[in-house]
Amino acid sequence: MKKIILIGRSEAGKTTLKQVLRSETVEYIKTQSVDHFDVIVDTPGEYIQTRHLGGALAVYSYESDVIGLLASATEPYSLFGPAIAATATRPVIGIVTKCDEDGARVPMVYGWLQEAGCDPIFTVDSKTGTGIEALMRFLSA
Ligand SMILES: Nc1nc2c(ncn2[C@@H]2O[C@H](COP(=O)(O)OP(=O)(O)OP(=O)(O)O)[C@@H](O)[C@H]2O)c(=O)[nH]1
Ligand SMILES: [Mg+2]
Repeated sequence: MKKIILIGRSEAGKTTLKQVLRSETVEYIKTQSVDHFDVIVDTPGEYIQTRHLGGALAVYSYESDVIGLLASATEPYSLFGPAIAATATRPVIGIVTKCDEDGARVPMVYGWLQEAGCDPIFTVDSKTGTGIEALMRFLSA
């Protein structure tokens, strides 16, 4: 399996996605630190939301095969600037989470990740299981 680092704001659904990808019990656990030895590197949302912690994400991403930028379909605005993927030294994929939630605005959030330069982009919902298999296939290939 490709080693992936999950980056996105707090509540984007990084930890839940990690639990689903591993067929673990889904339960809310606030991420407090980065376990970079794991094949799925879950990061606290505060790292991308706080300017002086952002550099740590760059360092951890060097240890991963793929960078996953997550944005939930219910987020009010994007944290990822246009073409931000071009600054990475790894392939950058996008993951739209919570796609089946009430009020989800999937095309808009998908567009944000496209603008950021993510390719490919997966649309998933960890609660209903939508799109999980396609993401799993990509990571296993
Ligand atoms: N409907 C729906 N809810 C989700 C989904 N993913 C996560 N959630 C819910 O969103 C909340 C936050 O999920 P987390 O996975 O803890 O979010 P996180 O990105 O790890 O947050 P931090 O650890 O704070 O960075 C939880 O209540 C989850 O149950 C999803 O795909 N669909
Ligand atoms: Mg978390």
